[in-house]
Amino acid sequence: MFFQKDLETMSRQKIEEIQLERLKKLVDYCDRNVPFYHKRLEESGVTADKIKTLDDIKYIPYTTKDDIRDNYPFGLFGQPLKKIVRIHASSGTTGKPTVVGYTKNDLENWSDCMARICVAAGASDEDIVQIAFGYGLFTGALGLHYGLEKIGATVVPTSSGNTEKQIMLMQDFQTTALVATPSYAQFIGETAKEMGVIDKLNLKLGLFGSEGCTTEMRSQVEKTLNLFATDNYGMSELMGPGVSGECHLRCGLHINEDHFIPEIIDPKTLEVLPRGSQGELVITTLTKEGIPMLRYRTKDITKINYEPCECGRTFARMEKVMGRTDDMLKIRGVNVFPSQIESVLMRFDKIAPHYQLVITRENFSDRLEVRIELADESLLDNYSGLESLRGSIHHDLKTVLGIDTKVSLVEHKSLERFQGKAKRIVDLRNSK
Ligand code: DLL
Repeated sequence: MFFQKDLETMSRQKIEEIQLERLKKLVDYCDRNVPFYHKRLEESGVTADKIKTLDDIKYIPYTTKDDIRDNYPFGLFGQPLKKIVRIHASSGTTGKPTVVGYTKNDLENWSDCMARICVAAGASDEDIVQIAFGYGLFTGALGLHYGLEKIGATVVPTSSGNTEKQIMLMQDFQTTALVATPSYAQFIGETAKEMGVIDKLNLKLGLFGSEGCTTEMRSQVEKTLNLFATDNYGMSELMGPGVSGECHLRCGLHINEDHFIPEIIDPKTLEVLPRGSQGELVITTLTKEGIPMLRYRTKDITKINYEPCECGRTFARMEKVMGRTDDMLKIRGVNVFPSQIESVLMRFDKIAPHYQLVITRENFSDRLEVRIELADESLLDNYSGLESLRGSIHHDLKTVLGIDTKVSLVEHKSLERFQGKAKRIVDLRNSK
């Protein structure tokens, strides 16, 4: 088993000692190896010697995605390409991708981090694991792949797509664990039902991640596929998956704190917030050589709990990400997170776990339309039933969001399905 007990159950004092020692080394490393950081650190007067306590991290300037983009493709690398053995990239919606590089040590640490998280979730060398994340520049598939091989699981690298074949193999191999985005897992489940083979699958564990998914939505996916699923968080700039993940108790995602220092900041004032506050997650990578990150602003909103977990692990736990600062919708001046809408929708059992949020502007006013799929066709002939369902959803959304929405119930299977990260927001406000 890959439970690194000595490390994963260290006292907080010990964790912080390791972090401080590594932080000093990191500042020195960045100063010497990355001209961009050398300049930034010089301008802010920070040197490794000046870092006396973990609190002193606050003197280091933040790093953002724009900094990586401005230094495209390899400008922030801490090692020459001769030492870089792997490159990944995340495709943004616009412009050039964000490129990241790994040394041999980085790949070793990445596999360790992933292995720990997979074991914490309940995976073992008994598992046959199908990886249905897309293989390629995306970090998800290869990240999980190496971590799962490390713990001795039997890895089946099916990649995403080709869903019917995916299900055939799942049935023939009696696959026990599925790695996928929750939305693709849901699609796989629906397809297996349509193929009439859902009862022939042997799935027990879902290692999900890479996109937001409320606990309510996850329950739906678990029900469809008849498995138990955990959430995994990460991003290419920080490593990929492996930054944090849920243990089998699912009360927060354990952050691999010997490799990462998390902070929570106010995204507007950029001030560090007191422990326990909700805000934007900022991460400093402590061991990465390929592309080290000093105080990277993730734009993901969460909060951190430093209490030890009942599973015995002492690494701090972050709450499930509630959204990204740039995914927050401002509707007639009111802030709305898509996850708030998802939580409301999933309470209704006559609708399928597929929805789309369409935002338009009419007469200088924003309008949010929530399109939701019906669970089956039977309701279509029952006009009053439909109206009452629509009314209840509209009422609950208004109570939670504080704004009026247009609720549209659409036919089963009429909304798009996704094989990677779901795209549920269609913002048409600036499209004219
Ligand atoms: O999605 C890395 C990853 C792969 C994580 C597989 C977990 C599993 P990127 O493509 O760079 O990397 O996207 C990073 O995805 O800033 C979040 O907004 C979002 N994200 C990732 N994991 C979660 C999660 C990978 N568990 C961006 N919950 C991040 C919510 C997530 N959002």
